[in-house]
Amino acid sequence: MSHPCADPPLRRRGRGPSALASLAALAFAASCEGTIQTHDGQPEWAEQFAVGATATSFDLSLRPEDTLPGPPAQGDEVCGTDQDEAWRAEFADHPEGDGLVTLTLEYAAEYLVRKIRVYEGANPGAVVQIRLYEEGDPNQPLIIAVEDPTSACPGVLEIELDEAEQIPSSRLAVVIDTTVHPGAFEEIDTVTLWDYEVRQ
Ligand SMILES: [Ca+2]
Repeated sequence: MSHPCADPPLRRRGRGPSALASLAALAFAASCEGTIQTHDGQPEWAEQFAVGATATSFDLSLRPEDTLPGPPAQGDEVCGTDQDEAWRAEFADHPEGDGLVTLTLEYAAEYLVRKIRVYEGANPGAVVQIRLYEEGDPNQPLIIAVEDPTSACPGVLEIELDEAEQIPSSRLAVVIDTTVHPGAFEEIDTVTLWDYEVRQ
């Protein structure tokens, strides 16, 4: 009889498409918790794409729920201010709230979030804060201040969380400062969560 943890990988705290599948996944994860897949001694990473998104401001022809979820766009075409793949605010420099705009992204599975990647399109370097929401505590997010040095277009901002910041989450918010590039649109392609892949 094979060991129950020798089967294909299961992401920790993943939610199945049904309540029954979810219960089975949780039971399986509990039985094998902490068995991290490795490759040459290094943990295997899992990157999770968003399944839903909202924003406090957005280009009305480029709605956040259409542009932010899913995998990042590939190639040089994501760099530019006239692309359909990326979010941008309604105004190049948001006239209210000191120019700050908040994007909220939802994910299907709860990860112990170890890294966050913000894929930035045109005019990168505008991320100033991440708010990470823990399941069952929607009103008191973990707030992470960000200094965004991204300058390449397109660019990727990778935020590695300290161990104390690594909380189980399936929802986060990204605060964008639209005044970083006066007169130009700061664009975000997508935001992804990273955890270690866990073998069941
Ligand atoms: Ca701007």
